[in-house]
Amino acid sequence: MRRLALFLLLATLFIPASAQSTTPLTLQGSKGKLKAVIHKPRLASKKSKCAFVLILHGFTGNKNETLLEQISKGLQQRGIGSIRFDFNGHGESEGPFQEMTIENEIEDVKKVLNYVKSQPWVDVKRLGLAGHSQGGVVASMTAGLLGSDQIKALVLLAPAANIGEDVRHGSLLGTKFDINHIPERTMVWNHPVGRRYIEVARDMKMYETAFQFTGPVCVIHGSADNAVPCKYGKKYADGYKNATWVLQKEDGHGLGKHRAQTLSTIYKFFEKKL
Ligand code: FER
Repeated sequence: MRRLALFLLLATLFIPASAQSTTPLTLQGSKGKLKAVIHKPRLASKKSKCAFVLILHGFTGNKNETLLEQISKGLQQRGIGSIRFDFNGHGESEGPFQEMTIENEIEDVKKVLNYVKSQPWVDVKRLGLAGHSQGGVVASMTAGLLGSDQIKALVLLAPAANIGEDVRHGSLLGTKFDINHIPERTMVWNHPVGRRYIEVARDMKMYETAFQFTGPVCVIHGSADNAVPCKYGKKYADGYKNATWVLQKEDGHGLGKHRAQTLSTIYKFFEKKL
């Protein structure tokens, strides 16, 4: 018996831990293939599972932006997995930009989420979403649609809640158009925005959908954000049942000014809530 006990004790000491990894991959999205990078943290054993976060970029953005990479790496060091990916029409993913809408970005997230859930090392009961700007709107609406059974915690970084209002006033980040005669395409930041994008943004029930999510939310916004004034983020924070509002003084849309603090807020939130 003693020998057996000793053997079992030694055996547990030699259970191989599973090393951390950062791996590029291709997934099927709503409009074609999506390019992604998945971050797996070091796990105590081959059978261990970890919390996991989907990280969503903004309008004309991509998965390799410094902020998003930093979030992935910081979470990985803290034992939390993540995936960053290019939305349809963005970065290295397929699909013409002109066909991209907030609706089909939500479909992209659902497809990525299904992939993530199929990974044996991901704890499906501890899934989070983090989105920057338009990615924040997409994250908020996806969390509202899926509910807190499927999404445990949500981080919104400078969420672009002004998109719907801007569009209804015939404006997209400074580009004007006629909302009563929506053009087939409107150039915004040198990108062709399609008619469908504008129709979806005009009609979406953003706050209403978002506020169906009852889990914990952390909203972080810069007070000097020119692309999305911080009052829009505040409105998100005020509308949720369970939100923390973090206003970063003099910070802009990219949240670069107090980056270390912003990152530590995100890590602490997910470590606590996931
Ligand atoms: C707009 C306001 C904000 C808009 C886009 C954004 C396309 C989002 C910016 C971003 O994701 O960084 O009117 O129109």
